[in-house]
This record gives sequence, structure tokens and C-alpha cells, in this order.
Amino acid sequence: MIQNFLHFFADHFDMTGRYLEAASTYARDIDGVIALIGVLVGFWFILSEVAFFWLIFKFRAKDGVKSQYVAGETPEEKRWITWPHMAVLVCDVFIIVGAVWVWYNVKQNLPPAQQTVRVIGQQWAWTFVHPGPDGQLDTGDDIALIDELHVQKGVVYHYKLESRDVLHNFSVPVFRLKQDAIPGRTITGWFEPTKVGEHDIQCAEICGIGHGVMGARIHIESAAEHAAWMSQHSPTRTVASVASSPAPAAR
Ligand SMILES: [Cu+2]
Repeated sequence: MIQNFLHFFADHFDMTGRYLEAASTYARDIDGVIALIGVLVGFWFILSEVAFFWLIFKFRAKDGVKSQYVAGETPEEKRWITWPHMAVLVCDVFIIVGAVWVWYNVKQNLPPAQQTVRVIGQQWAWTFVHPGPDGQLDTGDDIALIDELHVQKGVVYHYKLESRDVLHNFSVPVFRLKQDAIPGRTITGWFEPTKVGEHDIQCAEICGIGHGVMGARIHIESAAEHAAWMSQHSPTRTVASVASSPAPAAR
């Protein structure tokens, strides 16, 4: 029910989805929350601006009319504050219910992984360690690539996010995914790609002078394409040791 409510807003008032493809299972839910907030905040913004300028116009300076001092203390005057205030609180309930539902599903509830990838940020590149044909990370056939992540459509991925030096942020706009990478921690999250395609990955945390060039690409492939890509990477070409090589000095 909550999802239908959010998708109604995503379908009718969404700006994000108009310019940016939605390629994960939860992308439309997040778009829905943003659209819902936009509609509610926009409604009150327009209403209050109209009232504001109408009052300025109506009570503008006029010859022979002295201004009054209105303290806003009588119950009749206070109603102009309390009633809109109550209405805004009711709107907040809708936003909070929608936002908590989405947050729980995206960030707290971890669906079982079908595949796990390791994502390592450093100044200023991403290393993506893919499990090789055996489907297991940290084995000899792992495929480590710089600035290139290959995933399969319709598969639930867990990512293990790490940083070698400073704060980075693993951001995949088409997934509506953003997660801080924190040195010393391994942060687990998930995504499930829903559309084949090639898209940007970016670092969304100012991480030094090269932050702006810390981009990468995600390749979302069909099962056949993904299998073909994997077969191109024989174990001898993989760089499994990248994940455990020493960190470069932080700048
Ligand atoms: Cu970065």
C-alpha cells in the first residue's frame, strides 16, 4: 500500500525519473519519496507566497491610514498560525511514513545475496572486485577491475564497501544508491539491477583535489552477456591481490 502510494507520486510528479533512468528495484520508491516531499512542500510554498504578497498588496501604505500594531495574541489571530501548523504536521506524517518505509527497505533490510562484490574507494579511483566463475569472493578467480563494475540484471548483489584513505561515497545515480565509504570499516549494502545498460558511477563525497575525476562505469548485463564477460577474464588476468595491497599514503 505504501509502495503504491509512493509510486503514484513517482508516476505523476517525478522530476528525477524524467531525466535519469531508474535501473534498480528501489529506484522508483526513492523517486516517490522525493516527489511526495516536492508536492507537499511545493503546495505550502505556493500557498504561503500567494498569501504573503496578497497581504503586502492589500495592506500597503495609503494616505490617511495609520498602521496598526497587531500582536497576534488573541485566539482569533492565533488561528492563522495554529491551523496551518496542524495541516503541516499532518503532511509530515505522510512524509515520515513513506521515508521510513523506504529507508528500512533500502538501508536496513538486507535481502539474501546472490552475488557479492567488493567496492574499494581510494584517491582517486574505484577498485571493483568481482567474484569469478566460482561465485565466491576472495578466491583465486576473483576479477578486480579499476573504474569498471560488471553486474547482471535481476541478481541481488551485496556490496562490501571500503576506503583505503579518506571518506568517499559510492554513488550509482541510476540505482538511486549512495553510500559513504569510511576508512577502517567495511559497509555492506545491496542493490538489484532491473535494466541492461551502461551508466555512471561517481564519488559523491569531496575527497581531495581529484574528487571530480573519480568516476567509473557500471555495466548492467543480461545473463548471457555477463557470462561472456566473465569467460573473457581467465584467472591469470585477474588481480585478486589488488584488494589486499597496501594503501597509498593519504594526501
Ligand atoms: Cu572520492
